[in-house]
Amino acid sequence: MTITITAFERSPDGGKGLARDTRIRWALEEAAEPYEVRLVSFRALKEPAHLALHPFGKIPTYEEGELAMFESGAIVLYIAERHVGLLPKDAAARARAITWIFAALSTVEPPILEFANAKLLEADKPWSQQRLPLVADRVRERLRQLSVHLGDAEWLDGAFSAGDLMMVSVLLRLRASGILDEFPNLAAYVARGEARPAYQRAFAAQLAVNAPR
Ligand code: GTB
Repeated sequence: MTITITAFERSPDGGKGLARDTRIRWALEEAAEPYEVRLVSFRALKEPAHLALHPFGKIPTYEEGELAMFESGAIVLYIAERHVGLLPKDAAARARAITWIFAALSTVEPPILEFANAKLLEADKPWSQQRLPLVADRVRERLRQLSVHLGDAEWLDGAFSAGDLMMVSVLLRLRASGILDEFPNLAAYVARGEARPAYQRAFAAQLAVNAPR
C-alpha cells in the first residue's frame, strides 16, 4: 500500500530539514519504505481537506490505505513497530527505546521550542532581552542532563533506535544557536545521526523541495 506523508510546500527554514516531515522521512528511509509526499501550502493546512487529516492544521500527516495519522511521534513509533532496525526485539530494551521517543518529545523538545519561539516571535517585545537568557538556560539544563546520560556512548541505549532518531531530530533545531556545541558529546551524537545514510537521503529529499531558488 502506498504511504503518503505531507510536508510544507515551502519550508520557512529554506531546506535545513527542521520541519517535522524530516523525521518521518528519516524513519521511512531507515525502514527502506518507499513513500510519496503531498506538499501543502500554509493556507491549505487550515482548509477542510487537510483538517480532516490533521485537526490542528499542521504537517506532517501519514496515510497508508485506510489509515490516516498525525503527530510525528505517533507516526515514527508506528513505522518503528512495523520494521526491523528501529526498535530492539528484547521487550525491556524496546520499552526503553520507546521511552526515549517520549523523552525527546515531552521533556527535551518543549524548552527548545520555547527558546525558538522566544527568539523568533518575541524578539520585538520590550521584555525579550530579559527573558531570552532564562529560556536559554532551561535548554542548557536539559542538555546538561542528557549529556550526562549519554556520556561517551554512541547512542542513548545500546544500538541506534527510533529513540535516537527522535532525539537527534529534536536537538538539530538548536544547532544555529550555538548551544548544542556547548555539549561536545551531544554535538557529536547529532553528527552521528546526520551521518546515517537514511538521514542523508531524508535530508536530500526535503532539500530538493525547499532549497532557495
Ligand atoms: N506535535 C506535532 C508533531 O510532532 O507532529 C507538531 C506539528 C507541527 O508543529 N507542525 C508544524 C506546522 O505544520 C511544522 S514543524 N506548522 C504550521 C502551522 O501551524 O500552521 C515546526 C517547524 C516549522 C518550521 C521550522 N523552521 O522553518 O525552522 C521548524 C519547525
